Amino acid sequence: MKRRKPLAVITAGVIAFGINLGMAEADRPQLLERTFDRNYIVKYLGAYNFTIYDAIQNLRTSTQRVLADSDDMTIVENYTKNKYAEPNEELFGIAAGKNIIKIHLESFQSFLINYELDGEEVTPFLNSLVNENDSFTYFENFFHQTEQGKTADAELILDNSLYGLPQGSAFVTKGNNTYQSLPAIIKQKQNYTNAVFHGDSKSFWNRDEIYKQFAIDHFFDDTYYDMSESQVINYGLKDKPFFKESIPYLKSLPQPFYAHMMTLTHHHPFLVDPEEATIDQANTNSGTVNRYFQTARYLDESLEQFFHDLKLSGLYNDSIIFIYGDHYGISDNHNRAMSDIIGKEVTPFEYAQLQRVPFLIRVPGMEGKGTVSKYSGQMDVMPTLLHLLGIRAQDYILFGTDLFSDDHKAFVPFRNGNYITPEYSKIGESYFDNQTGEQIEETEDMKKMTEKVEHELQLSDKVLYGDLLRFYQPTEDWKPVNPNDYFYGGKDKEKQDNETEDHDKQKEQ
Ligand code: GP9
Ligand code: MN
Repeated sequence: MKRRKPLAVITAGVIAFGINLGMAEADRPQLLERTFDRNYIVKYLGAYNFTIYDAIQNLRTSTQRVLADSDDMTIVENYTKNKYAEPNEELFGIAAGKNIIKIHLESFQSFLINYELDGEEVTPFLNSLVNENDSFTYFENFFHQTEQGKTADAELILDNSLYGLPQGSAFVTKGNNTYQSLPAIIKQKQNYTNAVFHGDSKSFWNRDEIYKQFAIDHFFDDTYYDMSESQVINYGLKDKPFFKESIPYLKSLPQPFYAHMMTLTHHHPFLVDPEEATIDQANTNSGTVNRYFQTARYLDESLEQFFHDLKLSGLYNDSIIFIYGDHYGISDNHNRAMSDIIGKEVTPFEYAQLQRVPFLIRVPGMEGKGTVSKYSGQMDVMPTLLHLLGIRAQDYILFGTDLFSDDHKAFVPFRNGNYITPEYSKIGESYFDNQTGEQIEETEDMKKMTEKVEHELQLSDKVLYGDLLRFYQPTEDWKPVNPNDYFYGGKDKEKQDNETEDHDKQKEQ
């Protein structure tokens, strides 16, 4: 009896689990195979079973690197080469060897552009770049594609045209992988110097490790800035002093440079000193949403000041300048408040539409195209830049396509398997017409597109889990990045090194 009872309980448990899993699989096929569907796994199987599933997955992914070989790489290579979009001939190489200034707008969503809060523009400067400027091109249907890695995912995507991981942050867990990043390529091909500017401690998101794999030459972290109390809020340095103090460092870089300016003030919980707030808060039931407008205004002002200083420094005219939003700032916990802001209910469909972030680019020698409606995402930035510099993107393993190409692929996968095309959005198991927001029936073409999106996500995961780029030689002259060539010792270390160098020179003399 004693032995039979537990056996019966276990058997009943296994049967119940099997039935549950069978029903879940019927409702959502390949539930367990689609590793990016975490929310659904928890929903159907419960948190406890998810934990077990997750442990097994972790084990599987850590063995993937050991088991991976160059055949896996070939499958990925065939896919990305096939997806490739030929460049627009007129623009190919138009900005070769120009400085690149990349401006990261923290937590900035596109609904802010041209939005008026109580009749007042929130971001007048950015609006002026979008509306009146004849040198910028603005992509109004551009989406972030990040997941839990947030800023780090955006950085990974923009510089590698790979997806972040379904869980956690590749910056942290795949910090020792081999990469063939945009900075590494342009350094080898066109002798760029790569730098990141960010008023936070260098180890956040494991940046001081993974940047070595990306061939970042200089990392201007918080030690390079005046971090006294009045200059700091929330996560780190305020954006205005950040941009101000960055100018001399920017000017000191050997040219051409690729400079990544990472703002920080417009970050949850969106804090600004009262005397620096130049617009009222919104008036919804969410403090987060209300404050969001004040930090957005602060960021906008800091940007205006930076543009002014860039022009004074002489760097403005001859540089590619691009501006992007990294990810949402307002999560779906605030849907009710956001309904007041956008004037309609934030359904799952509307929430997906809110994942637009701005992408603006100014290319010396190229007329701005005004507002462009192409559907696109962060994945597309790297191939676009490569082509502007005259480097063939097809040689590399990139999941995005050139934004200026006539052949640009206009579907935007999100990390959770949802995606948006110019006509419809797939959210969860449902499809919605973009025009009407109404749910629509799945067609054969939609089904194919869903499979394609899932395949693409899985291939990108293969690259990261299998560390597959170690098997890939993009061009004959490509030299794998050696992380030991890079070191970020902070300002004090740099000062010491310079002093020792001076001392050595004096001794020699
Ligand atoms: C931290 C900053 C914020 O350095 O980049 O990261 P996030 O929380 O947005 O991922
Ligand atoms: Mn961020």
